Amino acid sequence: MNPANHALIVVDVQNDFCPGGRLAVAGGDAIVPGINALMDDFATVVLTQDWHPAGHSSFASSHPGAAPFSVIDMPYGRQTLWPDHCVQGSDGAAFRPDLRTDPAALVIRKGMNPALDSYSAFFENDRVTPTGLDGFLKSRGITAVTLAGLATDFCVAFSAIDAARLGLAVTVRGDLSRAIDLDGSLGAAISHMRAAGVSVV
Ligand code: VGL
Ligand code: ZN
Repeated sequence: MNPANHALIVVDVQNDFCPGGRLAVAGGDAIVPGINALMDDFATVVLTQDWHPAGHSSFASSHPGAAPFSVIDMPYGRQTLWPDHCVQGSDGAAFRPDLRTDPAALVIRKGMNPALDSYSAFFENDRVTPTGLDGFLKSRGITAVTLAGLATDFCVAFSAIDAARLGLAVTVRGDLSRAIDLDGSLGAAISHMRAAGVSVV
């Protein structure tokens, strides 16, 4: 059991990020048993859920002529365009049915602003609009977090780097995360995480 000031954040273990889903991450389903077991080691477990309105601005389908996985400039910076995924209330947005959800004290939903994507569990992609997770953790005296889930190179990495920036001690369980790996994005994400002081194990 980890000390009470150390929380587990399980990132986006949802149907659309697993094989058969609309933005499937290879092996995304294989990490579920390990994450379920890991929950028993933490007094505080937080789940995140990518939760987009239909027609979200991060969907390629919202930009005529744009291909999925292309990159465009948005007012808040560069944005990769994705296949439609994790639409609020859809089966794809649901947690994997085998993921344990009972131990979770909090479910953070993100990416709800139609005009703004949100990879991180802490801030939307403008890097300043908070989700409230920082306040939740700090008000409970949490000073360390372990992250696992999907995808290593997007939502897990952005969450880990923000957590480090907010002064938390951060560990990423690479063995319990899986990557999209677009054009070397996994290697870049691991370098960025390590440079931010995140322990990637
Ligand atoms: C994610 C792309 C788009 C993720 C979410 O969970 O890593 N990636 N939305
Ligand atoms: Zn998304």
